[in-house]
Amino acid sequence: MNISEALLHALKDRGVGQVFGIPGDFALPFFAVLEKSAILPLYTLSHEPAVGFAADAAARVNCTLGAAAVTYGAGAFNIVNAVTAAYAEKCPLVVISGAPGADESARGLLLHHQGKALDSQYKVFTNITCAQARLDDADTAPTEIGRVLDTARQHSLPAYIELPRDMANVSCQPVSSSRATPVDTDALAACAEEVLARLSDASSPVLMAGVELRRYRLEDKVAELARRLDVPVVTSFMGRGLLAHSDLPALGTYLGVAGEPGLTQLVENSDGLLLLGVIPSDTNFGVSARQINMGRAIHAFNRQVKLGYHVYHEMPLADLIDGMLARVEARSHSRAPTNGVLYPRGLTADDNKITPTDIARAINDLMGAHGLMPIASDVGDCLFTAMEIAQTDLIAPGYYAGMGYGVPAGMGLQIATGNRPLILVGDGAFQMTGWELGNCQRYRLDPIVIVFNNASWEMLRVLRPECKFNDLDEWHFADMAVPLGGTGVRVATRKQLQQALDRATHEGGKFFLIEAMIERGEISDILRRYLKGLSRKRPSKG
Ligand code: TPW
Ligand code: MG
Repeated sequence: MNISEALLHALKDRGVGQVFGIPGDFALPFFAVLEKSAILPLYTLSHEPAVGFAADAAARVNCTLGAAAVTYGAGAFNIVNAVTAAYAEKCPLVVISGAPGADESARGLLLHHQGKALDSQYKVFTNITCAQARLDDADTAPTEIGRVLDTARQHSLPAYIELPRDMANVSCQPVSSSRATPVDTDALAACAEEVLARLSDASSPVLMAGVELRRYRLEDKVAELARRLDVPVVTSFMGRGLLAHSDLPALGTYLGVAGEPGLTQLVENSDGLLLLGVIPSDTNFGVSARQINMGRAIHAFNRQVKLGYHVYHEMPLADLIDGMLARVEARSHSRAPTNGVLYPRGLTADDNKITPTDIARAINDLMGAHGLMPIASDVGDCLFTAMEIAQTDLIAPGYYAGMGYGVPAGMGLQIATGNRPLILVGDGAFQMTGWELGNCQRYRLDPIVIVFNNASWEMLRVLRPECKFNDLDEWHFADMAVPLGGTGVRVATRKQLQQALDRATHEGGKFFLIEAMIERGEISDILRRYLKGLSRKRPSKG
């Protein structure tokens, strides 16, 4: 076995189903082994940001590591933004980069793709990943690979592996299987009991589900825990879509001032708020009507459990939940049931212009008739519109909020699961990565893509209505679908929207792009309230 094969087997052992990538000469030896060995399939896209987003999406939907392979310099620096996003949103994306070999580095010539120094790239990735290795020694490579992959999995964070091109075919030992580090059982007992005591002392406990539950595949256990404890469950904004398939779905998503008032009060008035795997970000909490008292909340995140003013360290979420489940019997259900959020349904198919809520309504009707579809959403009003769509699997950059995620993430989702996704994307974001749809034909992907075309960076217009730079030209996105191997329809009325969605569900096999024309200034109510909520907390603009 050579180092490339050892790495690919180690990824596969840890649940990776495919590698996304774009080759380059420093990475060609690795890519050649990847193709020839067929240990994992390779999916190439057009631009490295999309490679990163697709691999990130695959990791999110399969609750495991994602793998992205790039070349040195030009390729690796192109993926930096996607890796940073993955770090922020706790996604264990593994980047494998080619690199110059030892001999050529020593020749003294500047090498193509080199930036400031040969190791500049390694240093950059050190800042945006939790573990790094340069595989320049065949004896240590297997343990280095194991260490890096297992650290990424344990912390649910990205990692970086640099494979010099003269090492890709060097023989080495296989990588050992991952070993779980045991948790301190006394600390776990104390922690689980303290959390349970807090919850039983509270008169209105609430459980908020955050993304780490998905990353560590804990949704079923948490549903069971909530049932036994008889506590209402909501998701964070980032955690939207969690528990969507559970027989105890979340009541809705906490959106502070932008959300359903009953649900907002439930969370903000709780005297026992249990935050499980919730990122404590401004997008999750900056929109609170009143400050959530974190001192009174219980927060399990990043392998720590904070209760008031003390912290249990090295307390993985999975162990905490197992520890709690082992200590609670099912309670008799005494609490009055709380109503969940209702989502708009029943689109009137008339000649009125389309609003974002009409799109949510049309999708709810569609899913009501044909079953839930997973959604990949970009940033922009489309993501706020997704909050009006009945709960279903959702992947979106709700915290890091980088544009361009939706299309490649939807493609990664379909590659990783085989399920046909719905992709929601604004025209601005579509301008960034929409071209990637041209790769659908090769892999027989058939996402339904809805472009919210308001010829505008509309979210920014809400913040700065006076600035003209937010006006975009009206590109004809539907017209580019056929040459890219898909179908495209431009819709301007509610009737046309409904007909196009209906057609899209019946015509599989290639991507179906619906370009929904929306007037400038026509935004969802949730977005309007959300941005107002966020800007109230900011220093006044200059
Ligand atoms: C990679 C900053 C946040 S929202 C936005 C920008 C430019 C406009 C989005 O326009 P779009 O959606 O997609 O047409 P909509 O509904 O607002 O009209 N660069 C990156 N990411 C972000 N978030 C920005 C800039 C931004
Ligand atoms: Mg727009």
